[in-house]
Amino acid sequence: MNTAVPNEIAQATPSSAAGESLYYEQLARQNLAPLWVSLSRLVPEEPRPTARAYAWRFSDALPYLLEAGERITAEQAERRVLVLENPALQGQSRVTDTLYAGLQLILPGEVAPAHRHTQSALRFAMHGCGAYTAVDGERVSMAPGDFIITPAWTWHDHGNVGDSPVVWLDGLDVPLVSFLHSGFRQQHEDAAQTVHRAEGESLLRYGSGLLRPDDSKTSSSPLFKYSYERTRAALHLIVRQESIDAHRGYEVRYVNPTNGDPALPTIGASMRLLPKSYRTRPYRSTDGAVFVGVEGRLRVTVNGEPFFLGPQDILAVPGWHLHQIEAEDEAVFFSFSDAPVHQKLSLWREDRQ
Ligand code: GTQ
Repeated sequence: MNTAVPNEIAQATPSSAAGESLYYEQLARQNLAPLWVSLSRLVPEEPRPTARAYAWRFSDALPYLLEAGERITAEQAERRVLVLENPALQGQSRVTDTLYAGLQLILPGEVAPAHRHTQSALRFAMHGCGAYTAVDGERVSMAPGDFIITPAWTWHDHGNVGDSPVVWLDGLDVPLVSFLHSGFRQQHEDAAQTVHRAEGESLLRYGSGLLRPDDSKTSSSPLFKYSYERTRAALHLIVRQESIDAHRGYEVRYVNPTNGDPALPTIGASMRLLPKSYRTRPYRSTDGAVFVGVEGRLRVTVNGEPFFLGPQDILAVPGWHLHQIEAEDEAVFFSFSDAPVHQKLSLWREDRQ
């Protein structure tokens, strides 16, 4: 057997510094890369999200949003939104590594034209009354604290039939869909889709614990509005009757009534309550989350960094960041995350300390 080392490999062995750099240059020209340089980054010992914990105060963002209302119409913009960009991911329209969030403004008389896309969206109503979102021919009104979904590929338009500005938070799986290059979008031929269901039909049909024998399970919830009034009442009932989860507080999850899964297949959402002065135990999970203050004030410590969250304030909590939540007064907060994706792929882990 001939054991002689071929000339070109002999030249590129690590024993020769010049040969080594030549070797790496040649590799790059061949579109080859040495795994030993990147292995620990590619296959880390534990998750290292790029996003960092960051909070936006609603009162700081609102004036800029209202100024956008003077600069551009909802129709011109299609969606008049200020995107919440994680400071570690500037220019990428990401609030966490995998999720998008933005504050959307709609002024009295305006319509954000109907379209549909394969990205799933949620709306969390923040400020003002008189706006609606239409999904599948039904318009639902939006009041602060309401949770509304627009499942993938459903036509949706928004409008404001009231007399004051309305703001809500959009949460979408845009970065996930971008990563998979699976995004499609279509513009509706009309600015507003035809309404062919009365408001409340989807609640009556799917929110009463009743299904037809042949109703199929759907990947997104056919119930697309979960009012704060009902959510709050359910949460308070649980507070009176159940014990608290020391790591997460009292929690209700927005689920799809056809199968008990999260309302959207890619985004999980909850409303949580902490009693006055309650402090959760340190917790982390692989999903990256966004918290939104609803009632009371919270102090959230994320990897040792303190954040204060009042009503309507928004906090990005990247995955695997150890956090503790403390309520100054009794506090209610909304949160959404990419947990359903982790769970479906058997990648989800949590650490309860
Ligand atoms: O309301 O349909 O913030 O399509 C980003 C993309 C909102 C929406 C956003 C969208 C929408």
